[in-house]
Amino acid sequence: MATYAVGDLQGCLEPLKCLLKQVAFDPARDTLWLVGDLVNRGPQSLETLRFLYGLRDSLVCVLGNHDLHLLAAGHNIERLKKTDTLSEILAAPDRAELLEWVRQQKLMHYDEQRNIALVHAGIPPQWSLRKAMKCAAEVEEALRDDNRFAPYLDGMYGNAPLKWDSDLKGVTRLRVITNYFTRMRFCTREGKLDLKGKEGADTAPPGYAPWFSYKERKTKGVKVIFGHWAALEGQCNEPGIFALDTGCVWGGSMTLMNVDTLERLQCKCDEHGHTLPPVALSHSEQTSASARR
Ligand SMILES: [Mn+2]
Repeated sequence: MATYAVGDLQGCLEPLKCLLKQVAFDPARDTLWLVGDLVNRGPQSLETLRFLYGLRDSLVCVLGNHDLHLLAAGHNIERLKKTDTLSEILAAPDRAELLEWVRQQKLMHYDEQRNIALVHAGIPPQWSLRKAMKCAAEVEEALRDDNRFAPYLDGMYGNAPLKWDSDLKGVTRLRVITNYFTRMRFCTREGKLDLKGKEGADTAPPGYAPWFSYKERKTKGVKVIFGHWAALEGQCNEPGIFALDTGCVWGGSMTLMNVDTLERLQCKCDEHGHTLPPVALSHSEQTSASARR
């Protein structure tokens, strides 16, 4: 009856299988939480999606920017970019079933018993838990609504407006919500986004900081598991905030964390794309790694 969370997969299926094998993951008993960015950039997007679809009754999944991009490309709303590795999904005979499953996933999951939220990028500092859940639900409803689905995907691209305002309406409103949950790294105390910076936590432009670092953050008492930010290397130095993207697709590792014991395991690919034996991170290694940052 264990619950695990895993960082961004981005089509890296072998390291995921390696981690699940290491913890003897049993879909009949155990649950796997996914921080999103299931596909794209990596070598096996289609196989990864099929594997997850097979496990779907044992998963809790939130959507990342790459997953939303897949939905937009799959519905001919956005063209694939040169660096995208999604065409095998779009050409697959089971694409409709797979895309429909992706479409049903959430932007935010909140486990009340554990008081843990699961999101792809983060929760902006000015939002309470209640506000964040309400905003996530607005996008989730649009995604599931046959009439609003395409206009939402068409309107979700873009950086503006950079800051939430409760008077925002329509797809503009949904775009800001989507950018917070799936693209945010740095923002101001008031939640104005910087959507350019991708490097480490100490590289914020003046006036900006990592979303999780603000003392006044309104979800301070809630634990948050997130991905999206490979440059953090799985460390964020903030109690109760768990960064799980360790950049597997960029030559780093994939990280799996037991949600209750907080123990972490990492699996890495060698230069031939073969998985190397998994490594357990002790608490002291995690502490020293965070102290170095
Ligand atoms: Mn991402």
